[in-house]
Amino acid sequence: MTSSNFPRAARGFTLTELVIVMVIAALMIGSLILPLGAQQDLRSYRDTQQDMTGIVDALTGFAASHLAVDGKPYLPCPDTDNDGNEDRASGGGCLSQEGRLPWNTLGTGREDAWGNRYRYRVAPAFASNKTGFALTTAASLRVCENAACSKYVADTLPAVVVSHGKNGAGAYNASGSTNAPPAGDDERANQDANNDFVSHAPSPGDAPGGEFDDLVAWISPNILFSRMLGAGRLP
Ligand SMILES: [Ca+2]
Ligand SMILES: [Ca+2]
Repeated sequence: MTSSNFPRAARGFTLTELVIVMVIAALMIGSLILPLGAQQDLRSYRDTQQDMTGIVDALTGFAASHLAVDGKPYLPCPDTDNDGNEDRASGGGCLSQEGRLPWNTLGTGREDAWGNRYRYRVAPAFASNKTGFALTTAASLRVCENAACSKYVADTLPAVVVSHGKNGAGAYNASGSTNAPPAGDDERANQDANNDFVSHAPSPGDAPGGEFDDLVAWISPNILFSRMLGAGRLP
């Protein structure tokens, strides 16, 4: 019996068929690897976002359970020396208006999914443990759509929390120092120690405001006031 008598399937692959199979396999492996990286990023963002929702709740809970000397509620101060505890001056105010989130004081997560500490800024009028805040207390922190702050997402905020995202640019790192600052204007707005922050969807380096992957959370003054009323902490 000659080879031509065998059915075609039994002859094995020709070189052309083998090449086609290898190309298909390479394409399949490639399409599996890319989504895995994207999936990990998505998971990290989701975990950090969840963590930050919990942090905002914990800040509100702190205010509901801590009374200043005048009997009114107050928010914790930032952690300035990387031990996780708030740092307060003897006069009752904060050593610094902006620093790391006092994760140990709050009993929340210490760092984001990329291993950097959360940044926290609080309005001084909301953070004194001598004079607490009232329903009339005003704050001036803002979260904007861009660094110029021509449009804002939220204003008159008592406190803002930032994760510097996957690139971690400008973040307080685990060793206690600060990462190199970001290149883009929008991310720079989240680490320049003033009252204005930026929050929008992630953008690449060639976007108008530069590369952006930060996550920003804040306390709405109205939600804070309503929780304090509900807890009987404010009249
Ligand atoms: Ca970032
Ligand atoms: Ca800023």
